[in-house]
Amino acid sequence: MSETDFEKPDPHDFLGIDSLLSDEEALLRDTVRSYVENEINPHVAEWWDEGRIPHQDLAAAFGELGMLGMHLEGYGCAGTSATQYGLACLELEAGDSGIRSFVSVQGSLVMFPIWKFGSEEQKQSWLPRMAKGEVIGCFGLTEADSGSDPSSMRTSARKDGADWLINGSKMWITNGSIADVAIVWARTDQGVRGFIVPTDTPGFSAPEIKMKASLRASVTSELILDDVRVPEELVLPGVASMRGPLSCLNEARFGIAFGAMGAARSCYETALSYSKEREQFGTPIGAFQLTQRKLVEMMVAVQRGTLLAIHLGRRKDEGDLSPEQVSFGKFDNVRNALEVARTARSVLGANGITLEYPVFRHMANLETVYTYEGTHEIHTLVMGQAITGHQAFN
Ligand code: TGC
Ligand code: FAD
Repeated sequence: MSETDFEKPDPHDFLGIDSLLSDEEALLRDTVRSYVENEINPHVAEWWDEGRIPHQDLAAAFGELGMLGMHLEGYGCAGTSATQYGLACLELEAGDSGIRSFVSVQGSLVMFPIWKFGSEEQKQSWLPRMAKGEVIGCFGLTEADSGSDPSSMRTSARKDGADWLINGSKMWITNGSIADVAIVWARTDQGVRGFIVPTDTPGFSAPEIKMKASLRASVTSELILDDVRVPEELVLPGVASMRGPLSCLNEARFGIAFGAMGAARSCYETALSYSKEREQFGTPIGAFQLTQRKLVEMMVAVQRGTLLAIHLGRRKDEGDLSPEQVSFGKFDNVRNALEVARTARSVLGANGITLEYPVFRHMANLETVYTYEGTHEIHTLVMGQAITGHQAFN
């Protein structure tokens, strides 16, 4: 084959990454992509502007599509591969990080701990309804004074007869005010335990956090637990240490490594299309060398990050993905996505600061993604410890 026989690379898939996906993976990716294009993209800027999401409609639709707890086996869950779950996160986050959050909290942070650490009765009782979107969950780990260091949590639970009494508060909890059930992590005399707390339990309240400038198409709340009484049947029996909540984070961080590349892809594609139409000095801005450099940097970052995510997906599917490798994915893909979003914003000039285009919304959202699920600095230190053997958190 001579050089002239090669086809020109596709600007939307420069390295031909699609060829790495099986037919099944591509089909799932296409299904989620078309759902996002038809049902999310036309409305999400308005939801973001108004600081709300139609959570019941979304839960039902995602349930129907089999996307809630999709990588879990049994109990009404779809049982897809990890790579398929990641690809779904990527497509959802191409719509909005808040929409990906909605799905990843439900699947990775609420259903996963019940699936992994719950009793058979708990699994039978909660997972099928959560998979259908009939029950929405939230995950309460962070507290006002315990963010990066959740093991310093103050929320506590103590035995009172046959029940447990939980007291304390959680902060920055996605879906808190709209949840039917909260997984609350609390210190006990047996170690850190996970409690399945129905949100209509007396003493439980979840005021919404307002005035957010990021992740606005997502509900974020405080959880207040004032003598909340739960029976022993609602304690997760399978874990009594920080390993419980931290294991859930591995699942959600994995989804973010993919998801961030969805937001980045949306920014790159918006900037590419804009640069072909917008003219200044009588020339499309995409014809200027400085703009081409920006477009190429963005394209390379998106392709590289997508390859990384798929590599992590393959390792996870083989059962060989360590938490430190998940940190690599979250660390590198989120920082690169944020850089892509900022660059795309500059390509759009003044239009880049409006919600008419998705770029500023993604850029603002990615500031949250940089911080939640372990800040960029925490993932730096996780990998730092892995390569030096020295723990540098304190
Ligand atoms: P350490 O003393 O090292 O370990 C305590 C126990 O946990 C185990 N462990 C893990 N297990 C599974 N996966 C991991 N990644 C694990 N890391 C540690 C460890 O083996 C030990 O088990 P055991 O059985 O011996 O007791 O832990 P540490 O308390 O010193 O923590 C280390 C550190 C700083 C890495 C950890 O605290 C951390 O990751 N901090 C960041 C906190 C964070 O990411 N919070 C996220 C909150 S949830 C959220 O943001 C949701 S956003 C949702 C959305 O909208 O998408
Ligand atoms: P801090 O821990 O106070 O960190 C502040 C700064 O100090 C950061 O730059 C951090 O990297 C740095 N820092 C801290 N420790 C070190 C160190 N040892 N070395 C170097 N630098 C350090 N939590 C949940 O439990 N459930 C949820 O559903 C959830 N959803 C969220 C949704 C949103 C929109 C947001 C913004 C947050 C959410 N979180 C949730 C909380 C999130 O996980 C925390 O914000 C995050 O873990 C960081 O904690 P912090 O905000 O208290 O920051």
